[in-house]
Amino acid sequence: MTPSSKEAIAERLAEARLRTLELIQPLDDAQLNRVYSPLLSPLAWDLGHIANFEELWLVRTIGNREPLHGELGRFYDAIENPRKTRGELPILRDAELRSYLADVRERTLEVLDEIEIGPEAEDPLLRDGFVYELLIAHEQQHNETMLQLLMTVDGYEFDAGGGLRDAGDRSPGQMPVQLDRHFEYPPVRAIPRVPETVRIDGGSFEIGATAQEFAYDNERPRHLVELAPFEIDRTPVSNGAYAEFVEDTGAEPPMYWERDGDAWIRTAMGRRDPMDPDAPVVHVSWHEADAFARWAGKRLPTEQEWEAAHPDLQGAGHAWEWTCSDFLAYPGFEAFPYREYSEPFFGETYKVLRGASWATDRNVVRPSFRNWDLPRRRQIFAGIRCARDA
Ligand code: AVJ
Ligand code: FE
Repeated sequence: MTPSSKEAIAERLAEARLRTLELIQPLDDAQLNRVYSPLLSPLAWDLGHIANFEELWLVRTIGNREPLHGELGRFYDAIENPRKTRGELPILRDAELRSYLADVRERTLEVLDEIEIGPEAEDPLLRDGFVYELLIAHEQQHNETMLQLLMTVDGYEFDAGGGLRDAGDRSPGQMPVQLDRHFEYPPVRAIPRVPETVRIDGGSFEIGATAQEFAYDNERPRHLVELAPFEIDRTPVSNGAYAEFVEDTGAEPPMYWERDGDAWIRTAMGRRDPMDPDAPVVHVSWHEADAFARWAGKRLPTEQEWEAAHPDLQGAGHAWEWTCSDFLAYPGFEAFPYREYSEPFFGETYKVLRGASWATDRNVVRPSFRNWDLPRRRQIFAGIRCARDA
């Protein structure tokens, strides 16, 4: 590994941290410690967890150093500590929390200086800098979780010059769809109320991450699937279409919608913004997405259909898209680098989401990426795209 690529890693670690700190910059310690919802961790937990995960992998595992705070790590274990208990844990807070983030980072950079990384590295954790990619992606994914909570913080404002650089003074429902190398279709300004459909001929499709790129274990191994012909909507379901469904069936409106006479307003962050009928719907549960699709005479796509059709899809990247697929291991799955990232969630309990949301850092966006959540969750930035058999 050349010094310049180590520099590139250090720079990207710094960039991810900058965004984390920008997100919490408008908040005081009391707000970081506050439990806003039993469904979401207090921000102080996410922050300590980000630092602890970095300490575990980049300092202790790679650098063989002792932990800074002994057994503290067990309070940051996401599986051992359900979200509703995290406000009561003896986690780091305030100045101690901030120093922990900084002290871990200092040691991470010391270790990075000492080691050998590159395509030939013997340790699979270091090959192609895997463990560093993992840590950058982990912090970015927790930024999205933090944003789920920030939606409920009254008066919260993004720093317009900050990590969400294009956000400006728009409300979250009107965030521009940021497209990257994986989602390079033209941004869709207005989602049609009745979407155009794309027909995909049946056949074999390669699904999963290619060997060369960084990906999580659950995206591998790449494998062939046989798909029957299907149709999929070119664009996601719009707020306007979802409002028709709500009015027609009496279904609950999405989270953060409130009625205002005949109109709908969005109430996230304590604001009151008119709902934009042309933007993709966000904050619906899997059950609601499934009900919408059936009401429209369609169904949710399987995750394999979504991945096979992804070059033809538009408007992805604003809201995650629920699929009808359970989160299952691909044939030949091998846990890497640790069992708990994916394996405990495999089964019929969790549903797969594909794409990305406005809150997802573009670095973690790729067509093979599999997100998952409980079918009742609606605080995540999730929307809908419909499909049907052809
Ligand atoms: C992929 C978003 C479901 O938050 O549980 C963060 C990501 N894994 N830390 C989650 C994750 C470990 C994961 N999701
Ligand atoms: Fe985590």
